[in-house]
Amino acid sequence: MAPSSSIAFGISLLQLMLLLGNVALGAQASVHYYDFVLRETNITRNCTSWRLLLVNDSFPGPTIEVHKGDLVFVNVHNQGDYGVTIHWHGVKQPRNPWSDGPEYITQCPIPPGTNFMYEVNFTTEEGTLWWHAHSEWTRATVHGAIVILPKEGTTHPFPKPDGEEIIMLGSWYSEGDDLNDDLAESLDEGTAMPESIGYMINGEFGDFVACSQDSTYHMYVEYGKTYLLRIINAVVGAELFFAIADHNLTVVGMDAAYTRPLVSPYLTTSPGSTLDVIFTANQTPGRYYMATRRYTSQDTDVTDFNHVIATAILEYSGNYSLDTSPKFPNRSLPGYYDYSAADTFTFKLRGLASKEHPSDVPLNITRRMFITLSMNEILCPHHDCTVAPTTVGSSLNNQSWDDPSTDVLQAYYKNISGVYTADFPDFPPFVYNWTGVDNPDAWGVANKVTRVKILEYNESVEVVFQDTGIMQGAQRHPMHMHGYAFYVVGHGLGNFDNETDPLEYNLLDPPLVNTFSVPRDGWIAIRFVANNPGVWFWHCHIDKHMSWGMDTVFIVKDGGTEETSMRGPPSYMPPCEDSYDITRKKSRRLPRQISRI
Ligand SMILES: [Cu+2]
Repeated sequence: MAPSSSIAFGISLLQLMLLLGNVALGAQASVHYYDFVLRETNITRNCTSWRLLLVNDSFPGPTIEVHKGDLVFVNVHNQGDYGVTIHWHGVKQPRNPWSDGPEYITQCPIPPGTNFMYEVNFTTEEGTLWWHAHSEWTRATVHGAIVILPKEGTTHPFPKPDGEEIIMLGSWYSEGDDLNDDLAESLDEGTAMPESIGYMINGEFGDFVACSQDSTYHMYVEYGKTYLLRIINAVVGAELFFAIADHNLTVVGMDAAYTRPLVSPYLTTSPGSTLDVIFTANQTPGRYYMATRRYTSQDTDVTDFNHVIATAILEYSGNYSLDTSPKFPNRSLPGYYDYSAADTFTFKLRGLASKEHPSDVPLNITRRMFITLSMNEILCPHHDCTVAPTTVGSSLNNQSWDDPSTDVLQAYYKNISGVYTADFPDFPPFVYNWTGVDNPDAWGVANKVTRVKILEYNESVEVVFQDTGIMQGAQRHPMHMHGYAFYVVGHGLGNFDNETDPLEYNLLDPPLVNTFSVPRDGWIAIRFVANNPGVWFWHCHIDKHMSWGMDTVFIVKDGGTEETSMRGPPSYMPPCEDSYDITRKKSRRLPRQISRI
């Protein structure tokens, strides 16, 4: 991957000093800057040449590496054909939503031919995060890892590994660079959403896909040594299982917070999540597949998804025959529909809650919300029933998010009316048996709205997310919150019971995450303190559901002092005029099959 210094852009010392004037740095923090050049690049996969928008010509994109507490400036140069934004997934960006990135929430897209400087402020995060485009589905090809090392002089709360690797799990679309056009067409006409045709490990399909064997990703290990894997699920629309043949995995971190060590033969990972995992190369020297396959929580008659298994090879050093094919994790990699394997792994996760990394769960809750997750039928989606009378949608509390054309942050800061309303409800508009199987479809009708929730500064918030089976749509939803990490204090299957379920909450060592899956036909309870003022997006990280409207925004008000108030905007933000037009290209459809060997 190209280091930032090799790119022919930079910012002057004077510019950097001006930028630094805005922020207070800790004593040990360093400042780094990167240039991300986005441009259409030709790349060959699966016997075909594709033209795709990439960052610095690399797929996955460049890695950002920092120590905890560092500050990073990323100058994003959009030399592509359509507008983009970048999000620093899991970075809390205290008081500074201006650099958070989701389009029409905190900024409008960066127009082609222009650039925008993001300020990425690392504070409490330690471990692995990632960055990705947050405009339409551009993140399919525009994403990369963020490695956050402990501060100088401190160490991980586990023995130092002998080596480490980033394992970026991605997805591939036959639409190539027309993906966003197909998406727009699907949203306009209510037709099927684009589906990926294969998964990838570090940008490669692996041995089971044609023309891919020569470039299958290899990780080289020595017998007896221990390795850290930084596993990032950058897939656009699917949860995944992951395993390495004959090797147990120990989860030690998730979403840049440490976990109690969890030993498992396989992992379940949701889009948006990161897992830091240790394993020891303690098997007979040879070659072993690391493999990832789709996990789907939809009904088993929904079979129209890609079944391609992506592989990489764990290769021991030593003298052994390379004639036999690597061992495959037949016994440990769960099957496509293994609900039980998915939930079992997910709900074993615990925070570390040690003296050095204590848990800080809010105990006195001042704001409770109960939010249903549903698939919906949207009436008159374009505010005009003559275009398409109904389309498929999804919602939170039956409110299906509609992106405004001016971003919410700008409207909030400048008091522009008519962009959003502040009436996102704390509870669903009506009560039914959420997980019942015979609810009438009419209860799944929703409207497109731009309703946000306003929180007072420092409120202690508990949100229960409840999956519903309305319109036969029951499935897991990885819910992601910008600007915060949250504790997952409870979970369960069926309908949440507000009398008995809170008695079972884990208030001692719950996992601290930025993304977490709500189980199919079940619920999770999460807690956080609203101490980061700003405008923060909340959404399902399966982009199909996000685009259909399973989103809302929390606006956290200022706390009354400078240190508890949102910062002002930088001197330049991309303009919102005509921004809808710059994100569209002309549509062209391609076949949706992958060649397997
Ligand atoms: Cu979802």
